[in-house]
Amino acid sequence: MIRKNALLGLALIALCACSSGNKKPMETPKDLLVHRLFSYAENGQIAYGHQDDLFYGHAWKVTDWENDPLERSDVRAVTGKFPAILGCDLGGIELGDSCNLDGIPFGLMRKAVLKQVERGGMVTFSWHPRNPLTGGDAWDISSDQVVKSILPGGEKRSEFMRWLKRAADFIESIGPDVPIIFRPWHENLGSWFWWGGRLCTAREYIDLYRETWLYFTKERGLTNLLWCYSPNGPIAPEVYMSRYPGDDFVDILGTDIYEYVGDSSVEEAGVRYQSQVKEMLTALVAISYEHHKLICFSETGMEGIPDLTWWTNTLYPAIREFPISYVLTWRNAHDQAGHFYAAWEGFEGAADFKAFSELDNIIFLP
Ligand code: BMA
Repeated sequence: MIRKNALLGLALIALCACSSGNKKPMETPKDLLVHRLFSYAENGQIAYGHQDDLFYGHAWKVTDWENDPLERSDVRAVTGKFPAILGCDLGGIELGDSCNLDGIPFGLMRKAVLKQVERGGMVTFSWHPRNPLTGGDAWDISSDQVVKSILPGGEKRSEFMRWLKRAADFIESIGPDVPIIFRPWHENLGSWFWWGGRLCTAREYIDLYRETWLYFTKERGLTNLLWCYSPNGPIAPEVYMSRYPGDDFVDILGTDIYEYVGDSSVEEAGVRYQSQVKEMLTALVAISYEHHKLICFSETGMEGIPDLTWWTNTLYPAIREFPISYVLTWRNAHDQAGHFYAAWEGFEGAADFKAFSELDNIIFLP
């Protein structure tokens, strides 16, 4: 039932994207990506994505990137297949850094994006920019004036426009034919980033998202971006929508939800996570029906995966009935032994990840 309702809404997206008068217009790279994501949802398939997959993994990283064939991947080492979606983060581009906040050269990022697309895969960009008012990082929440300071009339306005320019320049350098799922200003209903819930008003947040969209789309002509709104979950639907930038500015509705064990047992944490995910995805389906948008599970995972059957017993049962086009798990750090969200070769829970990759409706790259 959930799937059918959502698909009525999604069908409209496909119609909007395909038809204009009697003549069939040329499909843009963005249209093709929308249709691909739509067809996953329609067919009950879910593409799998992994953050930073081609850059490094558990205890390894690409060093000589210009000559590296980019064939290494923790996901591939365990499953034999690359993830369908490569997640990358732009944090650092705003100041013109040569590497992002996790030490990835932007040259490597561009090369990996092109390689991923050449292999038939998809790409998503998040962005953890520094704090433009304090000079701190994305997590610097010492001031609630930051968003205000970069909107028109604010003291950091021109500097922020330079930041947007640098990010747009990088995206432009990848090329107009590469569609990218872009999800700036994510997890905006928690208060851990300077654009978070208690750090700006709803009006300021919406203006920030729209200004970013307007600059990239109208001023820079970056029409290859598919815009994702991805608040942290679980949250009530009305809270989710309280900072929604608007249908004209968003193509895909996402949410970021992680499983935390904390003081509970792994079993209790799994049950809690499943109910949170189901509740949030149920809300997203209802919203997508009303707003005719695709939906995705933009970030998830369980740090260090202490639940050895997490993929098939916890994640999959939580998502399988929902028409999400993709699910992305976070990065496998090369320099922090316990900071990983996908299995790696030698990890004791690897067999379960392989079993997940072999499920009929979970999409990896062949
Ligand atoms: C966080 C952690 C950090 C990382 C950041 C941006 O969730 O993984 O170590 O710097 O994402 O990738």
